[in-house]
Amino acid sequence: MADYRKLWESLDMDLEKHDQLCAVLPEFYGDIYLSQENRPEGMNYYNFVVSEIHGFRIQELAEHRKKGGKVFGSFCIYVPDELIVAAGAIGVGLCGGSDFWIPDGEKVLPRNICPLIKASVGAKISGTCPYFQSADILVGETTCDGKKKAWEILGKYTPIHVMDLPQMKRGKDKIHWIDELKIFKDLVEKMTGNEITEEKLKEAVKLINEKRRVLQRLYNTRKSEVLPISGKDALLITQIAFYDDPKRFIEKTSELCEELEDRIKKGISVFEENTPRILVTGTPMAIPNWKLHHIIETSGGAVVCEETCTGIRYFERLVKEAESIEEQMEAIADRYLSINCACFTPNDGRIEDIIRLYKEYKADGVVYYNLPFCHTYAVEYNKVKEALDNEGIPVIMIESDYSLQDVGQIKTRLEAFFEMI
Ligand code: BJ8
Repeated sequence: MADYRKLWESLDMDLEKHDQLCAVLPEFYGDIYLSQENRPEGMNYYNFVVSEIHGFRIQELAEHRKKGGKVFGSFCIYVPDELIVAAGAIGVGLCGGSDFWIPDGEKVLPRNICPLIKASVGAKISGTCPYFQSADILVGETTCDGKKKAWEILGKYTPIHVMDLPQMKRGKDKIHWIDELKIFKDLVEKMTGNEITEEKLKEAVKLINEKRRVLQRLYNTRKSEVLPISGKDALLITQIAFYDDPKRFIEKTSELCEELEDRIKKGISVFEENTPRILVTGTPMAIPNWKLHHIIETSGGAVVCEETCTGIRYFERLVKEAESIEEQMEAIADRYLSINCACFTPNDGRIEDIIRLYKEYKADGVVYYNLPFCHTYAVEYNKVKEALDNEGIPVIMIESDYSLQDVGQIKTRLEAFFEMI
């Protein structure tokens, strides 16, 4: 990796602590990713992105900011990328997926709170994540209680705007959400000094839809009996989609899709025949949280789809392209409100999605992944399980944080589950 110390210094990072973080990632990535056999050639791009995770893209963000551009950091897939892109700004997803940041998070948050929140806050206050340091403003949302209150703490360290996301999907909630989108649009325009015109918004909608389409194309290859890519690799690609340059990401992922489609034609699979196909559903897996996929795929299973925010929920539905700004804003509101997050009540759409995806991806079983202390997803398990039982779909709940202490125990449970299905 090139020498980025000057760049990191300019971002006011804790370099000593950051060195400790950088020291563990290559081996961790090597063990989980590079050890896989028969990986598609196209994965080299994503290997490069990971090897440069705190370098190349950060440099791009710095150059953008040097020219007066702004960077918006977000934590939820309800924050509309279209408005950020239409104003010539860059959006980056910031959720923390590493254990490394938990102790710093626990300095200001209770211990019994979701690890995603602790890691995200810890990443900021420890000054060890250059993405946080590159963001001109963070955009939070009122989803779960933990996140909602964590913004007040993060606000002590950095500017933050909070979007008031409704928790129901009635007509009046949509009106409220459109209003929130307008407030956000005004903020983005004010911060960037760029007006979001009809034309710019249309272009942004097209671009983000194109990014969604390429991810859909990638996931479509996982519906095949011949699995041309591991679940772990697919997860990594989705995680990278949150912060890579959208145009480059589309180009590189399209190239990969061609290779994968060709593999399917030639019958090249990365798994042995009859490997149990698993649909993962539940809480998001922020980079570098690869734990569950790694355990599944080294315990005799193959992950074929993720009904999560680092999976299908991020890209399954497109924004309808519309004419006027008003119509376009409404279409954006509709698309985002169609995401089925457990923070909403009722949330029956998610159950329908899980059953539909189970069939579409020809899955043999469902692994319900829950980060500890995520109450909305944990409570929703009851209804999901009931619906899956009625359909005769096998499901197992795995609750786990980022630490590696419970790996053996999870492995044993999953092996037994795969035997059974
Ligand atoms: S749309 S899932 S990204 S809120 S932080 S809710 S895991 S206790 S992230 Fe989310 Fe948006 Fe919904 Fe998706 Fe639970 Fe943790 Fe809260 Fe979490």
